[in-house]
Amino acid sequence: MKTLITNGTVVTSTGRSRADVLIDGDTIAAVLAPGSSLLGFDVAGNVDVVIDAAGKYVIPGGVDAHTHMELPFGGTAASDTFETGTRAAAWGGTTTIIDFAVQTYGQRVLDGLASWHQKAAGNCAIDYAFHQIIGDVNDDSLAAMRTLPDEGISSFKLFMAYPGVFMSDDAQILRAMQVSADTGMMTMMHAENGPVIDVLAQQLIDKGNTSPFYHGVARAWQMEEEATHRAIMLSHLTGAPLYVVHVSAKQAVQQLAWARDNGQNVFGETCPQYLYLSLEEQLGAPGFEGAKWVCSTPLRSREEGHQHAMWQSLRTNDIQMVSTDHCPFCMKDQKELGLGDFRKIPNGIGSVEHRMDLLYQGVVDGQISLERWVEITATTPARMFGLYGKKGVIQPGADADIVIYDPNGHTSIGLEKTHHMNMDHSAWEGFEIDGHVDTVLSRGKVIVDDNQYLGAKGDGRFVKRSLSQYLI
Ligand code: DUC
Ligand code: ZN
Ligand code: ZN
Ligand code: ZN
Repeated sequence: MKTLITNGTVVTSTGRSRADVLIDGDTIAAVLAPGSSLLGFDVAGNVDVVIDAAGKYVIPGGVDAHTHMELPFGGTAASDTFETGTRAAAWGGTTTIIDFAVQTYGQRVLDGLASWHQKAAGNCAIDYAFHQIIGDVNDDSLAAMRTLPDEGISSFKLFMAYPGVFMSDDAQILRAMQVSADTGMMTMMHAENGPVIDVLAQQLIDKGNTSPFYHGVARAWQMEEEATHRAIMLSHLTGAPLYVVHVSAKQAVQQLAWARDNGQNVFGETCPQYLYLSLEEQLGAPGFEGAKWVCSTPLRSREEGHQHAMWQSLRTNDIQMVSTDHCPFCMKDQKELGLGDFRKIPNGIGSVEHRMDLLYQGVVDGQISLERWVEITATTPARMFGLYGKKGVIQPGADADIVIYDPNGHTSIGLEKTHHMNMDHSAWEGFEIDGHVDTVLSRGKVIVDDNQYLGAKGDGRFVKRSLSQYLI
């Protein structure tokens, strides 16, 4: 089947122009000057479907490189399944996710990976790939990690937080990073000093400070800065490429900028919550409501300038991209586990549906350019994690994962409005976006159009990734 998207403005990470996009089957066949013919051949007259994108942006589908569907965590499990979470992603213009397969303590790495394949296979609305969480660095895990690139898994995540659950100590991090340096796999790091945070949290609880706000007080920015620096030095020592996930503290950004200025292969991601939400709002939330914003790293103080620094870092490229860290939990029976003890609130916010819109609002607000929007939500995530060429770009040969975005449309976010995630609340209730995802194509198939879902469970396929294209 051939489809022509005509009259739109194609926006890529490097520019914008009026152009038509010809799709043949799964892939993009040509990007043409408007109304042009292909070697004298009447294109518009010889396609099966014509989509009129007049007045709209035609962009590569979003790539969300950090999600947690069905993640067992904090005595419960993330509330979106691969089916509900990827469908919500599609609604919001994201056409690829990279989720985290988990090796738990005592489990074999490849068993963890196999269980993730089982959860996702046949259930996804959009294409998906995996990183591997290493929750137990030992001789067996280190050997298994070397086989991951052949499985299409070119990155793994370690934790400097959650002692006794996921945390790797410095010796374990060193050994894993040596594998990263040898193989070219990206080391992804949760950079927070867990042992210190756990003591601070206990002291707060002992004083009766049990409400959700204190989650952020215990997870002080100093412990993000310190861990980020430690990860950078271990990466320097070993030569491992390093990608720090969910950066929220301005001081952590300064560490990344310093390392990059020193020529290190060090990268960082931030998330919509660190651009828009703050600890002050969490403090002001009535009762237990602040629990909806409990995530790790935590929301930071607006007064201290963290949100401002995050937007700035996206302009200066000290932070390279934005992922959601989509880790949804309902209030009822999930977040409420932490009534009376903030440590028991499962950490996570659901945003997979809203990332493209929330970042587009950054364009409207003058925080980033239109091209930078595409770069940080699609192109760089694809390059960072070995998907570029197929994903993150509109060019011949790429998968026809395309979003038609209406800058004159409007999106009201909230439970009774735009909400397809499997959650009983929205962390983004009341957010208004001056733009709208009109049409979404996944490998040439229209899966969202005109506020209707046209896709099906199982449309999405597992995608093997190559090594990061920032390293070669
Ligand atoms: N880190 C994540 O990346 N996601 C959920 C919780 C966490 O600590
Ligand atoms: Zn983390
Ligand atoms: Zn995460
Ligand atoms: Zn519209």
